[in-house]
Amino acid sequence: MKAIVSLAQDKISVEDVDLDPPKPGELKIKVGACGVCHSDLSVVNGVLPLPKPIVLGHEGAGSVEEIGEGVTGFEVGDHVVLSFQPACGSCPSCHRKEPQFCSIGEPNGMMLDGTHRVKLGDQPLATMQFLGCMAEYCVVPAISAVKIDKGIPFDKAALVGCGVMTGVGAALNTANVTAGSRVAVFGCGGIGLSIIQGARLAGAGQIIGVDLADNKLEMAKSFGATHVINGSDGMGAIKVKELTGGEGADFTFEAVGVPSLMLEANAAARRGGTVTIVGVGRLTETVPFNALMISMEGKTVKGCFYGDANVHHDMPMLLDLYLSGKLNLDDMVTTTYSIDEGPQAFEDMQKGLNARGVIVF
Ligand code: CXF
Ligand code: ZN
Repeated sequence: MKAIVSLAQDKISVEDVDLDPPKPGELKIKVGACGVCHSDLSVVNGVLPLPKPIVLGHEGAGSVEEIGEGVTGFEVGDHVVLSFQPACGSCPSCHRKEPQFCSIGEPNGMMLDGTHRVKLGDQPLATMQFLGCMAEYCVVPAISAVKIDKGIPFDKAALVGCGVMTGVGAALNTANVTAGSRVAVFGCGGIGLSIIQGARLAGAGQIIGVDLADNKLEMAKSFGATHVINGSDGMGAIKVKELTGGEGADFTFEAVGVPSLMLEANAAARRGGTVTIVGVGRLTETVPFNALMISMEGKTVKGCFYGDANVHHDMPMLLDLYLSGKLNLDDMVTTTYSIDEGPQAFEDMQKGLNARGVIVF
């Protein structure tokens, strides 16, 4: 089968690989669609330190093709979205109702039992986040699969596997955006646009999108931003303050992973406001908060991983919102690609052309 593989640092190629059948507790998935996310690129360029060669892909949806021993609750042909964080249900984090922090396995490129399912010739390949779903088929832990309605097109469903769940979840679960509140979102790519949609769903009164690219700001408006700011002059936070009567926003979000933008998001929040950091920066970078103001301003700075989602509850909920016309996934998919066009999809993402590019099978 074909898979999109990073063989070495900064390399992306389509390879013909072999896939072993599912072991106990696993499912084989016929992938219907897989979104291309900046985190895939972060694996390629080493910002996310995973072993190579590796099959990319962590934002996928597809149908169950084969069921491993001992797996219950699935039938062949079921449609699923893949979660990039398996949750065991019985570790301390799962018991605390924080399945996004489940400790069942380190995402180190191997399956939960420490072995591989994909091979390139004789060489075992790592897979991203226990999935590696940028491939025609993948074998995944059954606990990573979330059953969904068969009426949802795979390219739309796939987005819920990462970007949309992360962004909408950041607004609804992490920040708890309230009705009538003032929201500012720094970075209007796939995650930022999803935060904007989450803020709209929460009934925010003002939603301000900030980005450097005018095409992203146009997208922000179409997904629910009431105001947009081109922040290339470095005045984003100041302009957010102006638009919010001098106070700053009640809720601000950083959706890129850049320390200076995290500080801007902090500066744009009102005293007592909430700053949610969704972007993933580099391990070597730090964010210097002002030691006096952090106390005086009384802001809450929160990190957000996977939209603080309970995927088995939140993903079907988001897809219900899609089916009832309240969550726009159709316009999030701006370009679809065949698997052979996968490397092109990465180039387009780096050029900032898409809300989301999706590989369809
Ligand atoms: C990432 C977070 C780090 C692990 C891979 C997935 N989130 C979104 O892309
Ligand atoms: Zn992602």
